Amino acid sequence: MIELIGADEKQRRRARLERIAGRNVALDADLMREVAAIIENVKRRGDEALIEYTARFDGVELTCDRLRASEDELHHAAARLEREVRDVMREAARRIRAFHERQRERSWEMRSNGTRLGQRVRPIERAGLYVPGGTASYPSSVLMNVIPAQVAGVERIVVATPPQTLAENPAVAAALVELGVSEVYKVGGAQAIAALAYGTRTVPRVDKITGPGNKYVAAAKRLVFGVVGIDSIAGPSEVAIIADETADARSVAADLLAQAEHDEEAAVVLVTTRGDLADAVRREIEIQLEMLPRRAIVEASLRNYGALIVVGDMDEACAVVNELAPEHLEIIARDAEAIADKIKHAGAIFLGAYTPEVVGDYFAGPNHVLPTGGAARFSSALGVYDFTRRASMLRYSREELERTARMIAVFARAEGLEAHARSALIRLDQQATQDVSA
Ligand code: HSO
Ligand code: ZN
Repeated sequence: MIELIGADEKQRRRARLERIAGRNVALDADLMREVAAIIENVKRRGDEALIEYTARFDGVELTCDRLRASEDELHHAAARLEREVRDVMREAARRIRAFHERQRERSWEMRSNGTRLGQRVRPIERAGLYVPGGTASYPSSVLMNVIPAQVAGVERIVVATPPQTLAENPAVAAALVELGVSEVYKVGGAQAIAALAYGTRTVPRVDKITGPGNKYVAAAKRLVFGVVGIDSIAGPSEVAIIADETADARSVAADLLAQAEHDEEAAVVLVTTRGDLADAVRREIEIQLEMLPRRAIVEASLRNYGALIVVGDMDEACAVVNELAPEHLEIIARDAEAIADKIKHAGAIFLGAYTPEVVGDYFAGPNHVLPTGGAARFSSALGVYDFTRRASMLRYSREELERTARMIAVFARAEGLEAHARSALIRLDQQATQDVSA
């Protein structure tokens, strides 16, 4: 049920790659209108609107004083998690934090005769994390969003999630407790994004919103961008695997299935120099598929956006992958590093036979929030740098201003901005001002 495309089937390959690239890009004007109305309503009516939407969309009756989850509620939910899972989560958090510590940026300054120029790095003040409800409510994503914000030094981290999440998903509650995040609001969907962007009596306005969500959440994030910062808009997940004859078909199949399990829209692509490996992977997929609880999702993903692509050589493999700009790339081949050097676009690159993508999903330390849908061409993994800003710092001495004011005035006048010219010149002595303007 997964398409196998031979080395000489260029036409089919093109069609398949275009289909993958084209998924989920359609801008839905009706959805945008619907979401804009929700945002407008929350902006105007605040908590009242949140309570109404939560009753309508989630079937839960809240009151103003119950919009925020109590400490008790959070701890009770968290306590329901098995100790083993909590311990593993703690270890994962430790590794993720260690990796992100390395991303800390330093402020810097350059000095030369009479000038001091620099860049000062400061954390954003308030970050809002959206945690989706339902089956895609992942505690690992809580770690991946909260830890870089904490490392950046964000003072206030607030979470919004549909009202059922904490009760339904103790692991999410435990992740929050583990990280010391205690400000959790029980609102979901577009209304939650609106509340975080504009603030209500109960929910604080934040400076940046991150975290995944369904199409309503994604649309709302697009619409509030500018009022607040947002991370990238996460589309369906994807993996590409480059493999040669050294790869084990069972492992390759397992890695493709892991990604397909996420979502019916997930894309999974093998690019290999070996037709026999592609055949073996296809057989393995059939076998392993039988054991998977999320089989229906996996099958849909493989059918819709799966491909086993045979190519002539590794250069061609790299060209295919660069065109895809996949969220995740595994390279299971001789000299994986040399192949990786030829990859221009990929969100994260997993090298060698023993680095399945799932090590990055949970445990290794790098962030699993990665650019999807070809966005790896222009953006990067979520990181500490997404929770900081850089302010430029400038200081001129009197002498340096005297040396340069005339040049500045020339530039300003070339733009027709006389007041700009005067602002530079007025600090010189009166004589000089008259000379230049004469
Ligand atoms: N592969 C997903 C992340 C994830 N996997 C969370 C399991 N849980 C997108 O990078
Ligand atoms: Zn995953």
